[in-house]
Amino acid sequence: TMARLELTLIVAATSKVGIGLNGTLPWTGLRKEMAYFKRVTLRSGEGRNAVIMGRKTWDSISEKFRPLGGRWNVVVSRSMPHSPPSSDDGPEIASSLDAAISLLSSSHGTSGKQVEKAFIIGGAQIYKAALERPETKRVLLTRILDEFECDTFFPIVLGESGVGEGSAVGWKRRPVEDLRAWTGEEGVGGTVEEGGTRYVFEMWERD
Ligand code: FOL
Repeated sequence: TMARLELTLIVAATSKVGIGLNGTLPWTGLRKEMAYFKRVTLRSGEGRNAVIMGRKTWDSISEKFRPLGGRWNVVVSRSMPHSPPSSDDGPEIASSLDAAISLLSSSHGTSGKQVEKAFIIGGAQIYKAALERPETKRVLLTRILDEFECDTFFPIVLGESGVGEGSAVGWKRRPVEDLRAWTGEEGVGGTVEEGGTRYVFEMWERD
């Protein structure tokens, strides 16, 4: 039987689940945090990882960094022009999250493109749609311990208690050893401080 494609959300959020402001990240200069995002989404074995994002998130990424290198970039947009099938750079465009997942699923398992891990990298609309899908098993949350002004929010609250409540019921924070094993990040654990901002890397899962 063929393995089903699993989806992992990766997000950095404040304790009030803020993730964005004015079309960009609420903070600047969390370089080690961004380096973690890059390493984790890049790290793979045989295959190549995929990053799925909404059109606004695509727009928010600096032109010099997009498409994100070494990863299969899939942008969900109803209006972006599709790149010609022959072109190697530029993202793949899917008209819905459903279509994006179908695209990846058809290249998962034994066939062609060998997608290894699939990451949903935002923003709020795409996270919300992804959380409603059974394929979404895991959230890699960077819990930002300081407050920033935000106008965009993660759709569920994964709180300090480690157990999801309300719309987050069924989600549980996993021990840091599980985070290390899944991401390959040997060094993670505890609070990181960067330029006066503190944060913690967490992994949440549901069955
Ligand atoms: N998850 C986490 N943990 N932190 C984030 O900042 C984050 N950001 C997004 C989604 N999930 C996240 C969406 N926003 C880049 C920029 C914005 C962005 C995601 C990625 C970006 O340019 N990444 C480059 C590295 C850039 C650099 O070195 O400064 C990359 O190659 O991944």
